[in-house]
Amino acid sequence: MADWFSVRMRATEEDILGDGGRHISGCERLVTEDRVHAVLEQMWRRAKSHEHGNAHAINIRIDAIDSASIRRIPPLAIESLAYATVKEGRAASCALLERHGISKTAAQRALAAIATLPRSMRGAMVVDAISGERLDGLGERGVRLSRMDCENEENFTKFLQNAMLRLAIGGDTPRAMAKFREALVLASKAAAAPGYAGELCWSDDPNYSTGYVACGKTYHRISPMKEPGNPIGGRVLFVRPGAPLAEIIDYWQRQPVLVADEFCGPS
Ligand code: WAQ
Ligand code: MG
Repeated sequence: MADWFSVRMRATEEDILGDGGRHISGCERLVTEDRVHAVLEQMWRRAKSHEHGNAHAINIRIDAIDSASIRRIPPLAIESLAYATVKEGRAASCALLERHGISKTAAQRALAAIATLPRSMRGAMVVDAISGERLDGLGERGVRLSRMDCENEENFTKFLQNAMLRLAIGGDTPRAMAKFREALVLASKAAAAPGYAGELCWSDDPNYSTGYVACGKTYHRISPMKEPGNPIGGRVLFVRPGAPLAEIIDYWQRQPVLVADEFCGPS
């Protein structure tokens, strides 16, 4: 069996305020040994050339993963919705969430929570799907999902390209493709947790206004979710009332997960 490695990168700006420095970008992969070197190079390039600013510190951490501990999951189904305005995109997100067991209050509070962040968080807010209360208590750090990837890079790329063709969405630039790929992997891992209800996300990259809502086993790509030039984005993970929070957060942060090739291979 191949040896798998979790590779994580976190880039931060200079720590001027004594709070660890502003988060610029991060990336988490789970790859076989032969791909570690290429992934390190991609991460280095990404950390060095991010629109958020100059990285002052770049942390890269590699952990060997016991392949017997890896859980294989299916990807979410992919759909795409485009609107003329941010207002419509956000309203459609609320409507989708409401159709899948998230209350109007919770959906609206989540939208507002992301939109009013003073600066980007590193991770996601965990929110009760009915009350809309934030549950994780982790402040600006939030919950950072890691140790996830696709099982077979080549087949997964084809799978994504097919979806893009079918939905006539542009993954034309390598950057857009990378964002879509990472978001789908993250959302699919998130959705496989017990007590998960859905997710709301848009990027903090100023020039990336597409976001998504995950619910009902589907990744609904939605644009636009914010105005171009806006540097605020974030993620909310909804959980059902009474869900085993500690267990879910531990799964999100630590359980190695691969989107299994059997669901993405050539059809
Ligand atoms: N775990 C939890 N939260 C995360 C993680 C993670 N591994 N990575 C990012 N976040 C949170 C964090 O608060 C970031 O500020 C926020 O999400 C946005 O991160 O075309 O690019 O990496 O289909 O800017 C969605 C649409 C793109 C993709 C999302 O997010 C598409 C994106 P970004
Ligand atoms: Mg970003």
